[in-house]
Amino acid sequence: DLRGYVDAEEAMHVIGGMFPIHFRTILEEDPTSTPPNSPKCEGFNFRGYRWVKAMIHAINDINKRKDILPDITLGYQIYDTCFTMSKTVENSLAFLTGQNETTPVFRCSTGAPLAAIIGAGGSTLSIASSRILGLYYFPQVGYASSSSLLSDKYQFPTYLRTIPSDKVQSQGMANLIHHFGWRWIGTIAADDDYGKYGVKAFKEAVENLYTCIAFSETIPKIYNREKIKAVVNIVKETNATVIVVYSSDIDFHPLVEELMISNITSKTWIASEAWVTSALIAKPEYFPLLGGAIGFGIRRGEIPGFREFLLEVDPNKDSNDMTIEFWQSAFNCTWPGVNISYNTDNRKNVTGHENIVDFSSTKLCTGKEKLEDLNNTYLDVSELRITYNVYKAVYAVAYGLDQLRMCTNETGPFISGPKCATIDEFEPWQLMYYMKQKMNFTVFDEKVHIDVSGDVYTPYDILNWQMNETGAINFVKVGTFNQTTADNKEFHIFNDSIFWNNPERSRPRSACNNNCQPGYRKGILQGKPSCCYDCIRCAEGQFSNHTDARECTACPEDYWSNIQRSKCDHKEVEFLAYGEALGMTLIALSVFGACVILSVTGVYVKFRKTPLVKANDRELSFLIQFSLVATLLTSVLFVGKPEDWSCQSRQVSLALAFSVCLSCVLGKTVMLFLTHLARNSKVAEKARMSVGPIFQKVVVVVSVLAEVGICTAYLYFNPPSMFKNTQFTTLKIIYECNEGSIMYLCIMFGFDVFLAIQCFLTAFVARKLPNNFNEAKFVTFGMLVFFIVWISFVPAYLSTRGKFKVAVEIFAILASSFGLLGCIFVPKCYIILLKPARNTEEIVGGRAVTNDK
Ligand code: TCR
Repeated sequence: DLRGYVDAEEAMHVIGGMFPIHFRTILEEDPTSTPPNSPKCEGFNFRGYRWVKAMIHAINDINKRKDILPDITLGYQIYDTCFTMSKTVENSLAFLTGQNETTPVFRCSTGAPLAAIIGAGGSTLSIASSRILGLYYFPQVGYASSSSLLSDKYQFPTYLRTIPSDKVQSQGMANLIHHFGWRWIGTIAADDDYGKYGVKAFKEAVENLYTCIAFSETIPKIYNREKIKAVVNIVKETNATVIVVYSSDIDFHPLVEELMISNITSKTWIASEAWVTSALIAKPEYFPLLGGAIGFGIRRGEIPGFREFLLEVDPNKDSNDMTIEFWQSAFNCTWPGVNISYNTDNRKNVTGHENIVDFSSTKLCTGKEKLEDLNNTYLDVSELRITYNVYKAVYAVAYGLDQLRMCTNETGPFISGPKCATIDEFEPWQLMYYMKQKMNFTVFDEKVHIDVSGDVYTPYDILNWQMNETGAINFVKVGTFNQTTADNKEFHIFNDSIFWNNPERSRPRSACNNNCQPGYRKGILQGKPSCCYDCIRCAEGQFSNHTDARECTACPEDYWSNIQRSKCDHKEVEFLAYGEALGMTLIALSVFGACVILSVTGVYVKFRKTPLVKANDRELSFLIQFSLVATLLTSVLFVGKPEDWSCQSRQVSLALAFSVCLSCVLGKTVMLFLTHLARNSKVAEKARMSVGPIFQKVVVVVSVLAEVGICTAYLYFNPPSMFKNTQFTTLKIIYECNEGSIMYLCIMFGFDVFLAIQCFLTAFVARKLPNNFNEAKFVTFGMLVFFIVWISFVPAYLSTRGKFKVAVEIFAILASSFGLLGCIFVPKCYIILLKPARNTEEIVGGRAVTNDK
């Protein structure tokens, strides 16, 4: 009950063919209640029929040619696979057994030897038949089976094809996805070796391009509305806008129907070769759904004279079942007197209809219908892609036979038995030997090369569905993909001509979520693919300046991230500057103090002969004034941006200035102290008078030298340095001095304090002495002021930060200097200038007391 299509009467060799002339078999409800019989088919496939025609056309062309296989007539025997596995297997067995016998005879049913088989359409079918044919090493040339599985020569030793493997197409798709920057892709595959292996290869190619698969669905092979609806729901809900469909048009069609019902738009479909130019799918009514689809079409070819050949069908002359059914389906009429059904649909519950439907009409065919007027895919020779492959496949067999024919006895390859096979008498494996070697031939100027694994590499056209003014769908070539060897590929897109199926008419974005803005970084979402992520704000002090940053980068030193965390700004710098009000005021005060002291010095110089100035060592007084000026001026070092040198000099010079000042004061109070001790003793008084002045100087020199020693050690062993403090606030850099060794600092100032205490004690003891114009009393007083200032300085200093710390210290310097100035010199100036009458030699205990030698 197979539908054979035989024209092999006078043929010497027959080429078998398997084509999907129908879309499906009619499923039997309960096959075990009847003897097994071959299922019937339905749904006439004009495209498949055109392929059949291409095969016949190729055979006719070869028969006419004188250069290949002269004197040999090829015939053909063609079976319908009905696009199903069971039919294909059955057909293969029929080829091998000559229909009735169980052992292979490699004869066709007419008795002519069978040379090779063309087919069998889809990959699943080719795989099924090749597993049987391969057992007998029977040559088979595929024209549409592109699954990468078929390249495996261990499993399919005799399978050759004229369509490139889907590995190439999948790689091309991955390039396309990458080219447009899509990151989130849905895939839909037909439930067969084409769909599954195609999608697998696509996933592998896309994996290392930072792209993830949003969903992976399959379309059932046997019509099942529930399963298709489930796929539709997934498409409806997904946020992926780009969907790859690896399926033949026949399998994809029911899904398209269902998608149309759900009104899905704005998706970009990536079409595999099998449906991109299919008339079944590329219908204008599907354009809202599928418009703008981008797909891969294999090389298009022109077959001269093919249209004329297609038009030659005449059911009156050639009244086999297939021609009749073709005629009936094409013109929707019933051929009188035959009982061949057409236009029926036995699938239950197909979109819209509940039961078996019969679209056939009661109109009778006349046989005079005009084929030229027919407007269907059968006559459309504008997109000959698979059809052209069929033509090439027949040529491959013919060239194989031709090679075999030209064998000469000396060079024959075969080992056991005769070295050559003859064209009249050969085994299939012997033909296979020639077909495996050097399959290089030319078809209409195209060089065809089939490699050892039976594969060809032909370029792909990248096609875009656009609608023209007349409302028909055009396949506009927008690019090419050409892989000539396993790893030499060329991908090219002419970007401007693509139609995008969305309201904006712009290239869609396909990503799992929105990009992360600058200032954010990607964060992994547990259990989600890596293309779906959170955006996490960069931490303070870190930034990211591009979208979708993987990490935030830490700002460089002295920089801090802005509020958006998109860049780093230079941190604000803090120090007590000369320019600002506080700094200026403090400097002004210290300069003012220095001036006051200088004027005191002026007064002292002018009145240097007066007793008051002469009393208790004039030089020390000058030295005190000088050191006070120095003390006041050290505050200049505290203002301004700290540098290493200013840090090193400021504390040291302050301590030195103080030590000079205090040691001089001590020199004076020591004398007063001695005076106090010597009040009642002549000897002591004598001693005081003689060694006192020297002793005074010694005290000063020793103290200052000691302080100098301490300072030198400090600077030598652990000097202060400039320090950028970023601990208190992250937004500012506080320039300050790192004091180096605190111990040395304490020793240094401790020595000053020690001197001050000495001064205080000696002065305190001698405070009641009336001589020297109450000097001891005033010094006591001055020291008290000094202590109060510096004692209150410590907590104030420790509790302030930044530039105010420096201000506090300057303030303390100013206060203590002014204190000393006020207590030691102001009363004296008062007397010198305003009470000159009191500026006389004082009388102590009846003796004139002067310190002058
Ligand atoms: N390879 C598919 C079948 C197929 C097809 C086609 C079917 C291809 N191209 C065009 C109909 C029309 C590519 C397979 O199954 O390998």
